[in-house]
This record gives sequence, C-alpha cells and structure tokens, in this order.
Amino acid sequence: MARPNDEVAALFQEYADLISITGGEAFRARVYEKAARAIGGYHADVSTLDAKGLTEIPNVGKSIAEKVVEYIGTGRVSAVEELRAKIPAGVRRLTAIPALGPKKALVVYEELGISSIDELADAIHEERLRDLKGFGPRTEENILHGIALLKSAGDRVRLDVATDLAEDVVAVLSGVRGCRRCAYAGSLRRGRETIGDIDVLAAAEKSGPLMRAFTELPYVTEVIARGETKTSIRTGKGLAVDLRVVPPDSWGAALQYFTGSKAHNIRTRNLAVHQGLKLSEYGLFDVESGEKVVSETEEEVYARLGLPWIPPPLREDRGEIEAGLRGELPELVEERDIVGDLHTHTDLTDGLAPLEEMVAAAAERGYAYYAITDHGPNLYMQQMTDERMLAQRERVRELDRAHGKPGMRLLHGAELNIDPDGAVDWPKEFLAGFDLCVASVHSHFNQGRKALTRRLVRACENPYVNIIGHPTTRLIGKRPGLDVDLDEFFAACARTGTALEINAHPDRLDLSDEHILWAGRHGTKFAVDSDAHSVIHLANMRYGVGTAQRGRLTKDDVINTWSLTRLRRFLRKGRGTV
Ligand code: DGT
Ligand code: CA
Ligand code: CA
Ligand code: ZN
Repeated sequence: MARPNDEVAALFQEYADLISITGGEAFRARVYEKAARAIGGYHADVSTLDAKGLTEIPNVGKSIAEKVVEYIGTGRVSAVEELRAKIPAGVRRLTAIPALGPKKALVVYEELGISSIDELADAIHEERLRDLKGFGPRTEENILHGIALLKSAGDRVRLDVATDLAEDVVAVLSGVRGCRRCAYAGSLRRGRETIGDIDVLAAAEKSGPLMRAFTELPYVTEVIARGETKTSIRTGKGLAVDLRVVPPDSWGAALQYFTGSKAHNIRTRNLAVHQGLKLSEYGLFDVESGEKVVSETEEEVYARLGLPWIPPPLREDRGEIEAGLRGELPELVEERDIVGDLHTHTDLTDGLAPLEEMVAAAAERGYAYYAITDHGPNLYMQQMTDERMLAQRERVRELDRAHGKPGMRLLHGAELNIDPDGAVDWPKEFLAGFDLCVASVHSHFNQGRKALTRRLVRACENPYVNIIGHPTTRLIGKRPGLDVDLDEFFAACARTGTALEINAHPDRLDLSDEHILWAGRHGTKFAVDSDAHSVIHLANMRYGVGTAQRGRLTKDDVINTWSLTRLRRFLRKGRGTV
C-alpha cells in the first residue's frame, strides 16, 4: 500500500506547486518541495511520529511538522485547502506538462481563462498562445509535445505504486479461509514499466469469502462490478484491481491466460489449435473428446504445447515462442544475482541519508560491493568541491576497512555531468583517483540529434567514464528521451567498454526494455543501478532487474553480477593496463 510518507510527500509537492501558481514566494515553494522529497525518502513511517520526531527529518521544521500532524489526524491540511480553493484543479494539472511549469500555467489561466489540457491544446492550434509574454511558436511546440506524452501515459500508474498495492491485496487474500493460491498476473507480473490495472488471481473451491474480503479492503473507493468469478474495484488513487477466483485445478491455465500479454496468448492458443487442442483460461482441452488435458500448473500447460516454461517478462511475442520451441530461451538475470549497486548518492550532494546509513543499508542487502557516486561540481546546486570529494573518499576508505573482507567492499566514485560538448567535470588527473565514474546528461536536453550523439559518444570515449547513467534521461510520462542516434551511441559503448545503465528508479527505468534489446544487439554490457538518494530507494533494484529481464539479459550481460575482480578489470577500461 502507499506509505503515509508518499501521501504526505505528494501533498507537499502539490502545496509547493500551489504556492508557485498563486504567486507565492519562490523560496517558500522550495522549502515545501525539499520537505516533500525528504519525507518521501524517510525510512520511518510519518504516521507513527510525533511533532518532535518529525522535526528530526531533514528539511522538516516546526510548521511543516504541524502540517503533517494535522494531515495524519484529519486527512487534510487547511493551508493546502485554502490555496486549492483559489484555483481550479485544471490549472494544477496543467503544471504537469513539462514545458509549461507553474508560472506559465498561471499566465494561460489568467490571460486566456484556460483550465484544462484540452483547452490548452485548442488554444495552441488556434495560435492564441504565441502572443503571450514569454511564449512563442517554439514554446507551443514543446507544450504540444508534453501533452502528447501525458496522454500516452494515460491513466497508467507507476510500477512501484502498483506493486505495493498488489502485494498488499495478495497478502490479505492469501489469509482468507479457503484460499489455496493467490498471485498477481497481467502486466504487473510481466514487469511492464507502467500498469493499466492490476489483475489478481486466486484459487479456491468457493469464491464468496474471497470476493467479500476483496471488496472490504480499506482502500476500496468503488466496487465497479461484483460477481461469482470476477470482481473489480477502484482504489483511492484511481487504480483498478480485478480479482478472478478459479477452481484449484484450473490454476495453471488461468494464470497463464491472465498473465498475458494478449499477443503472447494468441501465439500459445494457435500452437494449441495446431495440435488439436483448445487453450482457454479454464484449461487445455482435447478438441475431439472435449476432455481436459492439463491445467493445474503453468509448467504443464507450456510443456503440453511443446514449450519450456516462459518467464513472464518475456511474454510479449518478441521472439520468445520461437526461442522456446528451439530450446534457446535465455537464462535471465535475477535479483539475487545482483551483488552490488554502482550508482548511489549520499547527503554530501542531493541524497537524504549520510554515507554511513547508506552503507549500512547496502550491507544489510548482502551486497559484495557498493559504490558511492555523488554529483560532480558541474551540477552547480550541489556545491561540490575537490576538497569535499576527497574528504568523502577518506571516509569511504575507512568504512571499507571497517566492513572490509570478507564483508562488503566499498568503491568510491562520482556521477559526472556530460556537458554540451561531451566533456565531464574534472581533469583526468583528478578522475584517475576514482574507482569508477558514472556519467550522465543533466541539462541541455534539446541540442538536436547530431550534437547529442556526438556528446554521448565523446563521453564513452573518455577512459574514466565507466557507465552512462540514465542514458536517455526520459522520465516516464513526463519527459521524452534524448533524440540520439542510438545505433551510433550503443556501438560506441560496445567499442569502448562503457556500460549502459538500467536506472531502476520507477520514474525512469532508463534504458527501457526496447532499448536494452537494441543495445544488446551491439554487444554492450549493462549496470542495473538504484541511483538511490535515500535508504529506501535501494530496494528499487527489483524494478531495474525486471526491466533487464524484459530486455532478455543474462547474468553475464550485467556487470554488477560479476565478482569484484572481474568488475575491476572492466573498470580499468582504456586507462592503460596494470
Ligand atoms: P494493462 O492492464 O493495460 O497494464 O495490461 P494487461 O496485460 O494486464 O492487460 P489486461 O488487464 O487488459 O488483461 C490481463 C491479461 O488478460 C492480458 O495480459 C491477457 C489476458 N487477456 C485479456 N483480454 C484478452 C483477450 O481478449 N484475448 C486474450 N488472448 N487474452 C486476453
Ligand atoms: Ca492489467
Ligand atoms: Ca485487467
Ligand atoms: Zn544519480
């Protein structure tokens, strides 16, 4: 379920937006933005803290703590309600368009009375926006692009939000009397980057008790449909959940059917037809006799079709049926194969937790090695200096000795900024002191295809750049990926021994599954990283691994499954061999 921390974080983010939109002071908006981030990333549940405990959260002062207490007690914050009442919700929705932002949203509302995304699109098509101060044809184009992106994301939700909810539903239903099996299926089981609705499946002789427990879940806001075999609900966040209850001996066929994808199911059903069989959610049947052949487990269903069990992330009809028939399915990388995290932050830059806490949490995950990669100085707001970086290195070395063999080893790195020309923050003498460097694009996203391609290729050619962080910089549903010649970029990674990151943050999942497949054809290596800015983000690793699986990656493709010795050899890159 969504943690109270996430609810409070969303509320303060909204409050910050409202302050900006209503012309409040910029620093006040920033205060709430910072508090939102800090609370979202805080390890303890805010609903269990008193005002004093709350002020121990970084960036949370007395007045913010009071608002949290008010929210936990009453479900609302009067200061937020006051600002909400001042503007239509449509204006706030406008701020979700990346090219617009709160200031411009207010301008279009006040000057043109626009309060919805559709009205805004109409105004652009009628060229009514370009005459406003601060707008022009280029702004119009960017806004249209942003609108298209928002619409394509539709009402789909982030993978982690859906996962938390689904795991809670499954846990509750599994405890209902008579429930023999329960699991989630659909796009969530396949690990897609966004989820339309959650499909939960349960096996029981009688469906009544399960359906009742399902509709009585505390976060149900609407029962969309109620039935003997299927019930659908909607939750507070607008996310819908379907529950289907099947007899225990149909479990395998039903799980196979409701896991999908639709395209994959069409293929399996055709395979059945060619063998005189019929495959449905009820089982695999012999067409002539009408008798059920198998259906208790997925393995049986696939085996009877002449296939090995196909891991759900592959079930998209992207060659998995052919590979399965030939016995050539890849052995996918799994979360337990990951032995380290190579891109993480601390409160030295924009992380929320101190080094010691991040390291302790990483050790608890059982990692063999862990890299600290705070931002370089070119991301100006981070105020990094050589001295601060070197001081951190000293502490990392000390901690490494303390954890040391046979425990977790620490690597000291940095996340460099790839500037518009493809250069990075420090000269090579300084870079040589790091165990590894991640390099990422954090600005100048719209340089144009040629310049961006050259920029990334040049970063790859830097012997100190080991990993390209969040390679396309897309934000799911919010910002499109860089317009880059991917073939040229991926070929450069392969040629230079630069790994591509699969950033596991559910807002990014960058590279995406399609891009991983593409890069894989060039023979590149990958690093699945959390890019954690707080302790709880370390657990996002699972979403990165799921994306890697959808990209058909094996353990050998992913450098943070390797031994430290093999990893260190890879990290030496073109720096002259020892
Ligand atoms: P979503 O919810 O949009 O993220 O994507 P899915 O894949 O979860 O799709 P959903 O919820 O509509 O259906 C769940 C699964 O049920 C789907 O992956 C395959 C199966 N399914 C649903 N409708 C059909 C259909 O018309 N034909 C076939 N073969 N399978 C279907
Ligand atoms: Ca679904
Ligand atoms: Ca569904
Ligand atoms: Zn980062």
